[in-house]
Amino acid sequence: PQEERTFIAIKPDGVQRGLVGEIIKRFEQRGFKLIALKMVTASQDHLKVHYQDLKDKPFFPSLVEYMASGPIVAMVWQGLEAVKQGRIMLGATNPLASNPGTIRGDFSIQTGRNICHGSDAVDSAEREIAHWFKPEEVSGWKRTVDSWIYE
Ligand code: YYY
Ligand code: MG
Repeated sequence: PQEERTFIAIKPDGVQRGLVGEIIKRFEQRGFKLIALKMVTASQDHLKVHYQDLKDKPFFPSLVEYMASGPIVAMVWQGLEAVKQGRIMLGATNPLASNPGTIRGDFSIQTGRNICHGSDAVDSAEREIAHWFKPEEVSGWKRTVDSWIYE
């Protein structure tokens, strides 16, 4: 199948709250393939580039400060429609608008502490992957169960 890659990150609150395994588990169980993963405490400068589209928003300074406040688990997941499906699995930006069964809808309450990030489009996903990972940190490994996930 035509597979996409998406950048998924567990934010500092998700790490602090012990939700790393739970969030990874959901993407693994769905059938997406993990092709990159690292824990990193990002600098404010790095985060300002990551969130460049939001630089004029009133919440931008507090967003950058919160995202730099502790380690993040940064990941790349690959699969069919990985970008769109990743967003569906995360839920809405505001957790109060997120359905139960989504990551934000099950584990968070406020927009400013919504525990996870997911790319919103294929082009932003590629930009974010290149911003967080060196090419050699992304693994093109062959997964033997793929023929049981895709026809
Ligand atoms: O892609 P997503 O994370 O769902 O939302 P964005 O509109 O890209 O905003 C990024 C990030 O900013 C959001 O996850 C929380 C924070 N934020 C906020 O604190 N207050 C808002 N009104 C909107 C977004
Ligand atoms: Mg976004």
